[in-house]
Amino acid sequence: MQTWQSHPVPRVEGTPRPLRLFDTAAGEIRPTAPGPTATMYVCGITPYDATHLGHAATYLAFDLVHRQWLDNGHEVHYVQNVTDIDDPLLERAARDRDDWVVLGMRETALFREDMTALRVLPPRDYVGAVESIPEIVEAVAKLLADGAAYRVDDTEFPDVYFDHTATGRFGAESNYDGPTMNRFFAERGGDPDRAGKRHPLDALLWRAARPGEPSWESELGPGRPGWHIECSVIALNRLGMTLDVQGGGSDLIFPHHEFSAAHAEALTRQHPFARHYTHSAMIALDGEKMSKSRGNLVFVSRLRADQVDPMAIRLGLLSGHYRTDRSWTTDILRDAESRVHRWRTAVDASTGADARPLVAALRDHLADDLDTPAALAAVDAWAARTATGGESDPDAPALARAAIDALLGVAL
Ligand code: 5CA
Ligand code: ZN
Repeated sequence: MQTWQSHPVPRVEGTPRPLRLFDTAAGEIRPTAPGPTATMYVCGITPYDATHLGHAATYLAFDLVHRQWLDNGHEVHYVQNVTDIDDPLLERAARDRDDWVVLGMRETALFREDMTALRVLPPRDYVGAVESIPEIVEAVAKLLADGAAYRVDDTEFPDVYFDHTATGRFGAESNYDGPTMNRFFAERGGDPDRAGKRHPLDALLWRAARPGEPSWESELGPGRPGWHIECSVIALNRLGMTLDVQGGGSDLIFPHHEFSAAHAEALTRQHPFARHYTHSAMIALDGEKMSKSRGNLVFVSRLRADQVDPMAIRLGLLSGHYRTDRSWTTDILRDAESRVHRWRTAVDASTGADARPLVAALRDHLADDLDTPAALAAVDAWAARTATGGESDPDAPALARAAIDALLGVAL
């Protein structure tokens, strides 16, 4: 698939700091230690609706990971998928009498525009599930041949499932206990009651064709891919074992990332799939979880249509820590707009307060598990000193502007 437009990232003088990030599997903050090329896979959208602020917050968090690695001199190979075939897309298209392919294309195009406006650096590979079907079929066939997958005993719909005990490591990513796994599996797209499964927790790999549903011919018979195998295969075939970071929202900790890791580990007989499993927290609106059923979604594209400065949206979302569940409010947006204004005034000044300590503080805070509240406070303090007019460093505004751009992704 076509990715979105990139932009140059300024190099910033001084000494970068290696990035430390929270890892869900280890349950603690650990250093990332990429080689010359850092690898990251972040779970992309299911394009049946526009990008809301929750999605945006997730991609902004991983954009900061990308930027800290660039600052440390790494190349970054970033891969993201688009779940362009799945039940929610078909259900929405049916409800709206829309063509599911066109719906997916439309929402993906809008997502690219939103990401470009928010200055999220694009993935090198932006890959759809549909275009990956031949790769997925090959992987499912291998899992079947290896005994890690099986067909349910159903001649009409011979679906293929993954035996979740295949690697002996199931649970290593989420660390959830059995009841928690059962609950999230049922709530988040799993099918514990499907007849013929060996175990309620086994996950779908290949769904045999149903009347009226799109399907693809394959050596597995006509059908379409399950969800978790999509991400395993897209990541593995582009990045190989072992990813530096596997990312997404905290709603993906289980079952999605547990299974994408298990599939990849069963396919390669190596582990772990990722050195860090990193999850961003959920964004709510005025204290209520943003959800379609409550109708309280705030779309990035709606705010853009209302002429809201994308840099204010970006700063508003970064004003909370990425691992803290938090609400979006009009106050957050108003504060972010005023912050953009103060920062812009400071970097437009002819002289300012020495920006080298600010650059060091930004690097320290961001390297510390992306501590954006502290990073933003450091820029606030620098801007306030500069605003007094009593500071005389002629190089400071340009250095601050470059650091805010490169490290926080905010163009002033
Ligand atoms: N296509 C799958 C991943 S393979 C999917 O979850 N799509 S999604 O459109 O539902 O979500 C896209 C990304 O946004 C995922 O990483 C998800 O974890 C994240 N996300 C969804 N809702 C929120 C929210 N309210 N706050 C923060 N992140 C969210
Ligand atoms: Zn995914």
